[in-house]
Amino acid sequence: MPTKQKPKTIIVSNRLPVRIIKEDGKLAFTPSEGGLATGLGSIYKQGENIWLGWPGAVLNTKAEESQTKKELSEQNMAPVFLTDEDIELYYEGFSNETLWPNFHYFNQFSEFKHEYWEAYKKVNQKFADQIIKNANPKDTIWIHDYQLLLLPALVRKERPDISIGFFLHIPFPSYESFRLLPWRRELLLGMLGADFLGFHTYDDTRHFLSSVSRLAGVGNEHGHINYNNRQIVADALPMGIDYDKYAQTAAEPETLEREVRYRTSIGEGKLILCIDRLDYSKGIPQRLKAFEKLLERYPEYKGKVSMLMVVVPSRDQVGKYKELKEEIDLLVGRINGRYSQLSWTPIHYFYRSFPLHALSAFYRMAHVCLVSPMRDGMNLVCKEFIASKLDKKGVLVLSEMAGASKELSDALLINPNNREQMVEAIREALEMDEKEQIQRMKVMQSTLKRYNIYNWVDLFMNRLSVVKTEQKALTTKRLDEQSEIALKTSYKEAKKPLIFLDYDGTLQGFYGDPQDAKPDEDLYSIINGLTKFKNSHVVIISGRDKDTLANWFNLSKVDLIGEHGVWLRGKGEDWHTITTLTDVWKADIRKVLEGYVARTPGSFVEEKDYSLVWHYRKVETGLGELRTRELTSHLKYLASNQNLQVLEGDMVVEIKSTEINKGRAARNWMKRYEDADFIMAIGDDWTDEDTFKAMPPKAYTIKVGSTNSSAKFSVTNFEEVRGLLKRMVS
Ligand code: GDG
Repeated sequence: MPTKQKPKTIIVSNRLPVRIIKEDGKLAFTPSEGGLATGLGSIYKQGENIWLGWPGAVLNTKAEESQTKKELSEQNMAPVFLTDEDIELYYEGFSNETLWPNFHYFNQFSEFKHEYWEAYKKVNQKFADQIIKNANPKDTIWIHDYQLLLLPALVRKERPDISIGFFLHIPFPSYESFRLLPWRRELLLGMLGADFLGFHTYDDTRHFLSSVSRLAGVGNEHGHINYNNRQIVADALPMGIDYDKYAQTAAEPETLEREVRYRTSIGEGKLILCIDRLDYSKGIPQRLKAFEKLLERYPEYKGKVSMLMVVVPSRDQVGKYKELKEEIDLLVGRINGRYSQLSWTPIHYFYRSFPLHALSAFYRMAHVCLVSPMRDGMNLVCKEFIASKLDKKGVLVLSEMAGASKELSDALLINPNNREQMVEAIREALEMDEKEQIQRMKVMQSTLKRYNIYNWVDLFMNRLSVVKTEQKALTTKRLDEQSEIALKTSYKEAKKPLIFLDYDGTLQGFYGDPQDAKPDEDLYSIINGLTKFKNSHVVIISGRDKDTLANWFNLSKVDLIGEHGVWLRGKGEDWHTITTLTDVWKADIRKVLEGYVARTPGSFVEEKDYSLVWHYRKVETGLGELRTRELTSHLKYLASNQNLQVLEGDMVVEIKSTEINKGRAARNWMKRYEDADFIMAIGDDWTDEDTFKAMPPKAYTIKVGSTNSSAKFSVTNFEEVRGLLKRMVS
C-alpha cells in the first residue's frame, strides 16, 4: 500500500475518457471529451489525482497492456483491463440488459441471468482491487454510475475510513420497479459503502431512500442514513453542462459557416431538432408518430416545417436495439414517403454522430428542440440547446420524464405517452411569439449558467467532505484506560457527584418480555455502592413507565425520571411532572398500532401515561424492521399536526408529545443540584442523545453500543458499564 503521500482524489467510472484505436497492430490514444470528462478535468488532471476505468478496448498482449498503462498514466489515468467475456456479461449483460431497463422502467426487457450477476460481481471486484492498489486511507474516491453499484462497499471493506462518493447518472427507480431485481439487496448494500450518494433529482433520491428502508431495513432522517455506525447522506445534485463552452462554440466561425452551408441545402423552413442515442428509453417512435399527426392535423406546416433527427448508433446488433432501429427506419420511410415534396423533406434523418461544430450549428438553426424520452436520468441535449441560443429565440419541448424537467420548468413540458399533448405542444412552440420565447429562454439560461458542470463538481466534492467531517465529529472515542483513570480521579475528588443512568441497554440487557429485564442482585449492589459514595445523586433516567421504576427501585436511594422525562421524583418524594400534557391523541394512534399488531405476530402495544410504544423484539427477524419502516412513515404523517414525535428505539417505536425528552428533564434536574461538581451520563439509544446534549462541557458522557453519538466516550455493552461503575467506587 502506498503511504505518506498528499491525499489525492480518484475518479472511477466504467469508461475512461479516452478512445483507443488499434491500427496496423499499433495503439493510438485520443481523449474523448464528453460533458463529464470536461467537468472532472479540473480534478483528475491535478497533481497525483487519477481517473480509473476501462480504456475502451480489449487488449491481447502484455506489451499492449503495459504501453496502455504508460501512455494513460501520462494523462493521469489508470486502466482496468477487461476481457471480451467481461464486456459481454458485465457490461452488455448485467449493466445494460438487467439494470438499464429496470432503472428506466422497461422491466419487460430486463434479463435476470445468474451468469451476468456473477460477472458483475467479478468485474466490480476487479475495479476494487485496482483502487485498493492505488488508494491511501486519506484519499477521496468518487465512483460513477450503474455499472459500479457494488464498488463502494468493496472498497469500504478494505479501507474502512476512506471518503467515498457515488453519483448515479441514470434514474433510481421507484421501489416497485427496483424490488423486482433478484439481487436488489446486495446492490443497495453495495451503494451504502459510500459516504455521500448523489442523484440527479429529488425523486431519484426519494426512491433510493425508500428502497434502502424497505429492503435493507435501514431508515433515514432527511436523507441521513445511519448504517454500520456510519452516517451516510443521499441528496439530489442535478448535473449541469459546460455552459460557456456551448455558448462560445455557437459563436465560432466554423459553426456559422456550417449553418450557412446546411441552410443552403435544406432551405429556410422551421426546424424541429431531436438528438438521441439509439435507445428504447428515448421515445423515438412515439415522437415520430406525433410529428406525423401534426402534419395530418395542421396541413399548413407541409412544406414549411421539418424535423432534423440525429440518432447516434448504439448496440444495434443487440435484438431489441435492432428492432427499434428497424421501427424507426420504417416510420421515417412512411412519413417521408407520404408527405415529401420535391422541394421539401419532412424528416432529415441521420443515423450517425456529428462533430461538435455541426451539433452547435443544428442547435442554432432549430426553432424547436424536441426532447421526449420515456425516461432519462437528466438529458444534457436540452441543456446544450439552451446554452447555444445566443439570440434567445427558440423553444424547448421537454418530457417530464427527463430529470432536466425539474430544473427547466420554462420549457413546454409534456408527457411522452400523451400524443395529443405532444402534438399541441409542438404547435404551441412553432407559434410562440418571440417575446415569450426570449422570456422563457432567459430564465432557463440563467439557471444553467449558474448550475454548470464546474459548479456541480465543486458542490459534490464539498458535500462529500462535509459529510466526512460530520462523520468524524459523530464518531465517539472509546473509553480507554487513560480516560477511565481521569474519570475516576475527578469522581473521587468531587464533593457532590451527579450521575444520570439510562436503564435498558445501559444497566441491563434486553429481554423478549420487557418486564423480565428487572434489576438483578449484582445491579442493586452496584447502585447501592454508587449512592453510598459521598453525597452522590444517582438518577435513573429511562423511557420506562413510572410504576415499574418505582417498583424496581423502591429500596434504592436513587432519583427517578420516567417516560423519557414526563415523570420526575427525588428520593423519598412523590412523582411530579414539569409539563402540562394531554393524551387525547392516544385513542387514534392506538387504533393504528393495533392494526400493526394484528398483522405482525409477536408484536404488542405498551401504554404509558403520555406515550404509546409498539414493541417488536419477538417478531420474526426482518419482518419487524420492515413493519417499522411502514409504521413510522404512516405515523409521521399522522403525528405531524398533533405535536407528536415518533421515536425509534431498540426494537420499539414510541409515540409521544414533542414536549417530552430526556434532555429537558436532565436540565431540570441539574438546576436542582446546581452545585454538582462531577456530572456523568450513560445511555445506549438515541433518546439518550438528548441527555448528552443537555450536559455541560465538563460532563462525562458515555454511549453504550455504537460509536455514532454526540457523547464523548463509548463502551461496548451494559456489562462494561457495570464494570466501570464498580471500579469507580472500589
Ligand atoms: C447518461 C444518462 C444523463 C449526442 N450526439 C452527438 C453528441 N452527443 C452528445 C450530446 C450530449 C451527450 O452526447 C448525450 O447526453 P445525455 O444526457 O443523453 O448523456 P448520456 O451520457 O448518454 O447518459 C443521462 C447523463 O448520463 C449525464 O448524467 O443526462 O440521462 O442517461 O452531451 O451533445 N456529441 C457529438 N456528436 C453527436 O452526434 N459530438
